[in-house]
Amino acid sequence: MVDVSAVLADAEDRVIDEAVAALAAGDQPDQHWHSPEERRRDVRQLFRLVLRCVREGSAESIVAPSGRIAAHCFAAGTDLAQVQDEFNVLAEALWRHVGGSLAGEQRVQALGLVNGIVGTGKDALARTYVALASRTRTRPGEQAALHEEDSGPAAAADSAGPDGPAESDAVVRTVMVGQVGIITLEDKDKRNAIGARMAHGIVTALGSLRAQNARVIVLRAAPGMKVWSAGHDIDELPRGRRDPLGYDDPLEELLRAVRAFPAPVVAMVHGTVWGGALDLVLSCDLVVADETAAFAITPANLGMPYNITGLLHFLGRLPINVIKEMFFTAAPVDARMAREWRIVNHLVPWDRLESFTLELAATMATKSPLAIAVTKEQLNVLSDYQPVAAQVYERVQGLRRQAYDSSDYLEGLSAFAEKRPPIFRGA
Ligand code: KGJ
Repeated sequence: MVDVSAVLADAEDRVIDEAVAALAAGDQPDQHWHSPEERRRDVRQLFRLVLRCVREGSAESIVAPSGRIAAHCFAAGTDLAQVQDEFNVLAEALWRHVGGSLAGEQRVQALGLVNGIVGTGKDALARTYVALASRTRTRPGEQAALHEEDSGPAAAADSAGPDGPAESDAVVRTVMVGQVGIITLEDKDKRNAIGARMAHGIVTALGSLRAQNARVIVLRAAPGMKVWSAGHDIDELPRGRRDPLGYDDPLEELLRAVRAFPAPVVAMVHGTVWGGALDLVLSCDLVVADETAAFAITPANLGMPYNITGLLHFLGRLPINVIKEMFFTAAPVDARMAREWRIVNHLVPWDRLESFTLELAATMATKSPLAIAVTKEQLNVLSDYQPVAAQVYERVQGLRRQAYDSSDYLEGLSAFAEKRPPIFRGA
């Protein structure tokens, strides 16, 4: 086996020259960045870290320094995307040199090693940056790269005066990481069920992040939660003889807000997704999930008729046989199957979920926001264009009424409240 570290050590100056030139070429005029000398020094330090890991045959040694780089950049107010760029550009220069110097199996192994080391470094970078962002309430550095706040009724009440609920009552938290707004759902007790409080919290968070010029939104559950969201808050569903998913339902308002948000909204899914939460995930523009993710659409467990707009969302995203299997069985679809069925764009290992999603978001954040907003709106308008004659609408709505006026619907709600399986009679 050729000594990869010798190949890299030999190419040190060329790799660094290439990486520094590529970074300079990609600079935006309004980017505040350090001097060319400082940049060269940083890239060289990073190169030597990679080289050390190659020599050791392990990525371990890049973890702590990457965390320190993240902390330094956070304190200086530098965007995460800018720092990640250094890793990406260096990796590309390394690949070119390794690829040009080695062949066959040796090249494959060497590229795998370099990939693994740089990937581990980027993960550590993103983790530290995001962890710092979610711990602090102040903006880092002078450029205000990050900002965290509670959103929703609890936050509004906080600012209204001392009688409002305590900060810990908030079920939604927001943070800006560079130009990416992250919305974290954290109603652990109720498994992020979506009632008025949660829905309005997310809508408020979207408004606040929009005001901060977020170019991409990431919607996620709090770290450690095994349920991404348990769907509509069943306690807030009407007890019969009223449309349970009418136009003014808070979940419906939330879905419209996500679809209308003039920038990409990415669902980052760790854990299970139930009922209306699947509608929320499918209303996002992209879905990134890890292997713990599972997706179920469960109105058949409650005897509930799904609404027409919701069915159209599903029809716009998935083949009808998939929709039927999911609605008729109400069974969770595991992550692998979800990728096969195109419910998710990317399925990534759990320890890469955050960094992968942030990197994807950071890429979109560098593109033209106007072109993206316009394209999103065009796709919404065109995919929503389903002319339905009044007669057809009334027929479908009449069918729904049969279900929500039935004893089965009341039985579904009672069974959930009493924590027992429902006994449906079909009437
Ligand atoms: N609505 C209201 N409360 C909920 C919900 C919900 N969707 N999900 C969970 N909770 C409450 C439970 O009643 C418990 O309350 C608590 O959250 C923890 O749940 O007993 P309490 O503490 O007062 P649990 O069941 O003890 O937690 P896990 O064992 O971790 O199970 C998590 C599950 C998500 C698997 C489980 O809670 C569950 O099956 N929840 C219902 C999921 C579901 O079917 N959602 C779809 C709702 N329907 C729709 O969204 C729509 C629009 N639809 O058409 O059907």
